[in-house]
Amino acid sequence: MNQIRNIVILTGAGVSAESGIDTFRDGGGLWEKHRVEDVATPEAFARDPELVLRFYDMRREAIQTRQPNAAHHALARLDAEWRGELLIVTQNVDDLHERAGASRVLHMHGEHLNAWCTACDVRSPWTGPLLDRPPCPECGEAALRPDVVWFGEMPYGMEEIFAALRDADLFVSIGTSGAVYPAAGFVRNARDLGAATLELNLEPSQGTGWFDEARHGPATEVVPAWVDELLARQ
Ligand code: BJW
Repeated sequence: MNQIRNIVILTGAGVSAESGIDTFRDGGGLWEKHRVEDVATPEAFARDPELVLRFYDMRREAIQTRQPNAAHHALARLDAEWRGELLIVTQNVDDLHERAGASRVLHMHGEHLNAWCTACDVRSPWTGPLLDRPPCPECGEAALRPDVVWFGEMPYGMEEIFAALRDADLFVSIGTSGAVYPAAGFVRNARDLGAATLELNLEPSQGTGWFDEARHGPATEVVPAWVDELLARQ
């Protein structure tokens, strides 16, 4: 690889798998016999809000009992020690990158620990359930929904992500299947913009052919090894 200064890292569910957080598409990828594509949509929420809220209440409760793993810690160390630009774009709605100590994190699919009021459009920190339709802390309306990005909705931070991709020398994709756009297209965007590209995943992703290099194995092994290598060359 040439001289690397600016790095964009995309993470997905695989980075949190070894912390005990289920991925979406491994081992069937089903929840209550629904495909994620059938549950994580505004239409599903309109059709059966209790089902969707129960799904997110259960996951919001679970993530608060999980701990960051060696991959989150390695990325936090890279964030702290890398002298160039770095952006961790995560598709994950857990807060394990932050709890490991990373600060340059962008949650493009939202965050479990936020609730979004559809009445006043304010997002508030939220750790409890939403099923019982609590009032919005800002306006008092019972109009809170999970602050996550469902299919058909615009992911967060796209301008910032594309600005970082434009400046990137290296794009690294970690623990994501490459099944969901626009994130799955970032590798091609990065290549077109001149960055080197690297995949770190348990197995070849759907987009593995687009990467210059791929290393396959559990995130808790391949990510710390890659971070050590990169920091040693800085
Ligand atoms: C390990 C491991 C270990 C396991 N170590 N690895 C046709 C073509 C192109 C696009 C579309 C299309 N039809 C519709 C679309 C658009 C649609 C889309 O992509 N649909 C696909 C089904 C095709 N996308 C959207 O609607 C998005 N919005 C949008 O496009 O807006 C318009 C727009 C236009 C122009 C520019 C920008 C935007 C919104 C997508 C929202 C996705 N939301 C979800 C739910 C979030 C809330 C929640 O958590 O419930 O996000 S769906 C779900 O999938 C979640 C994830 O973030 C996302 C990606 O999943 P991820 O992380 O890749 O997990 P898995 O399970 O798929 O993979 C895990 C990987 O880890 C596997 O590879 C394992 O091998 C690996 N692994 N253990 C390392 N220990």
